[in-house]
Amino acid sequence: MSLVTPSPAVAAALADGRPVVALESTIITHGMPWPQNLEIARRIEAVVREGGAEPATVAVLGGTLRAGLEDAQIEALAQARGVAKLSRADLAVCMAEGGTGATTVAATMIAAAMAGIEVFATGGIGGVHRGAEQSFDVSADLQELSQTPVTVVAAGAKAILDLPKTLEVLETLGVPVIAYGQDALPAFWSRSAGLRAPLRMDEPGAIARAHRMRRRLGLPGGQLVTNPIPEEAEIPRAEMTPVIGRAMQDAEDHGIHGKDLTPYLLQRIYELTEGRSLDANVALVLANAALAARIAAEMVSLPA
Ligand code: PSU
Ligand code: MN
Repeated sequence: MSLVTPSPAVAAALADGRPVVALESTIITHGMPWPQNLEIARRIEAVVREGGAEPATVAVLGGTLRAGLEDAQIEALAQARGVAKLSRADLAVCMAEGGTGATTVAATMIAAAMAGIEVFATGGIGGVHRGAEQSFDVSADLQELSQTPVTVVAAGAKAILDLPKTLEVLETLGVPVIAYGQDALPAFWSRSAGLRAPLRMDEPGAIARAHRMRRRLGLPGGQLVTNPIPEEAEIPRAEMTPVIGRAMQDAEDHGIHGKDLTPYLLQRIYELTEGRSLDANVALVLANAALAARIAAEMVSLPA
């Protein structure tokens, strides 16, 4: 028996060969504040449905790894405090203990691949943190992209990370980093990181074909598709730079590190921008959900 339990709607979509888009839950529990997180989680699902795909939000609830949550389950997660943040390292322990936890990009990819879901939308992925040469803080998301066959649509990596180092590690790991519709690597709140993306693709169908070609070649791992934030929602890089600097200093002063660091920085940046960072985050994640639905639709129209 499969260890990932699809919701009835997700199971039906998979059985019919209809498009499905996986969604993570750490963005709900650790990435955005209550009560906006609940409203946004619902809007992301709605955008996936409008794109003709079935949303499959992934989480561990009472020891069961689920792909596709009922609205009440999403609401409970969004309100809960102290929910575990599960990456590859934590998933089995949480399930074996009958625990509840939100899945990061890495853990969501694992669940998606097990369920037969090839496309996943999120906001930003984890990466190489600034100062990683001292702290060794490199997100497990990068390694996961190199071994689990899921195409992840994100708005790039946040400028809280070291973007050049993140690109270097992805290259070493053999992960295709594709900018959608432009040459520059997007940088989450901003459309450009000031770096050229290694690859550029302009058509969802081409992205789907590349995903399947990788599989046919017997190469493990997925693809990272970086989708620039919609222009009207962009926060210029120059505006974010001092905010990020301040948030990172605060993290250091408070001795925040390890898996607590990313959630801390997101919350601090939200406070320092008086909510503007969240508005941008919402706009980009909805755009990513829409693009992922298009890629998923192309994927299911390809020969198996
Ligand atoms: N980046 C964001 N928002 C998020 C995250 C990253 O812009 O919510 C979450 C994702 O779940 C990602 C995780 O997988 O943080 C990475 O955490 P870490 O850096 O501890 O690997
Ligand atoms: Mn980390």
